[in-house]
Amino acid sequence: MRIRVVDSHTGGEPTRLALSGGPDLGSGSIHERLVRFREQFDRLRSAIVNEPRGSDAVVGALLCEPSDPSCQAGVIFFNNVGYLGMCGHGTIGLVATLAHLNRITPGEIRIETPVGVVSAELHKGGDVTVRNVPSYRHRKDVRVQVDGFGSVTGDIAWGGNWFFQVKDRSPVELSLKNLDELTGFTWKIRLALEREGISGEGGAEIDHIELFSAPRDKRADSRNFVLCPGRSYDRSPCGTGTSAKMACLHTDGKLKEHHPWVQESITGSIFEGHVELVEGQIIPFIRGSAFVTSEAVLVLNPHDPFCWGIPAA
Ligand code: PYC
Repeated sequence: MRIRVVDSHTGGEPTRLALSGGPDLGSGSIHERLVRFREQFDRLRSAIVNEPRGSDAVVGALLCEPSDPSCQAGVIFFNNVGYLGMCGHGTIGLVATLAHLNRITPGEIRIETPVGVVSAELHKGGDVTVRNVPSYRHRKDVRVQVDGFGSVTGDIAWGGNWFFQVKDRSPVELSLKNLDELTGFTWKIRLALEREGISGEGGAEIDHIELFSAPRDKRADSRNFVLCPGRSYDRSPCGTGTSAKMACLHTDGKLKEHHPWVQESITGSIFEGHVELVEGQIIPFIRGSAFVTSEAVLVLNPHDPFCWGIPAA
């Protein structure tokens, strides 16, 4: 099997767009095709993003024909352990890659994702603004008992994925030199949520944990550390996490409609966001940029003992 991919990074976070040679997922909505991907072709997910071809940080994006006639593209995002609902940095990477391939010119495209339609505007200078799915806070000030750290309080919010957004001051400084400690702390929060049966709406697993601190960059309002589902951290400011954060801030009266919110990541990269209210829903907008890093063909040889990737622990 040969899968044509283009790699990019958005604020340091990699996206691997699979353009052709991927699984035949048939027809139906992108959500239905995600279910088929998971049930019948999951080893291809691992082959594309896991070592030895990828790494724990890579987010895969399978380009699909949309089922929604108003959309120009469909996409299924996935990572080292499973599938994402939406992905902000990945959508910026997708759009920058389509521009790199001369498949789109500046302007707006609509993209079908498993959790709804998003749109993205490619600006003339190459920046991309994503209009995300409606975002909201599910529960406020939820307390959880974390091994070795005691009680930790946070909000549970949706921004296209489920987040636990910690409100307490982080016991560990949000610095790249503390990655092991930050990962350890946030992983323990994730385990504590599971142990205490704390979930998103309808029992959904909360698989992203986010810490905040004061920013280092004068342009930013906040700095974050985001633990992704497979224990890697987001090198970008996390589009869906920033969406969830802005929804909480707006609900608390701390972020007005159209007012900018600038989120800095642990690597120092920046997303600019704002929210708009449409029919009573909070719609987040995220602006950032992505750069193509390679064009390649992945070769999957079934005689290779690691053909399907090394599964993340
Ligand atoms: O940008 O939404 C995002 C994202 C989710 C996981 C990694 N990046």
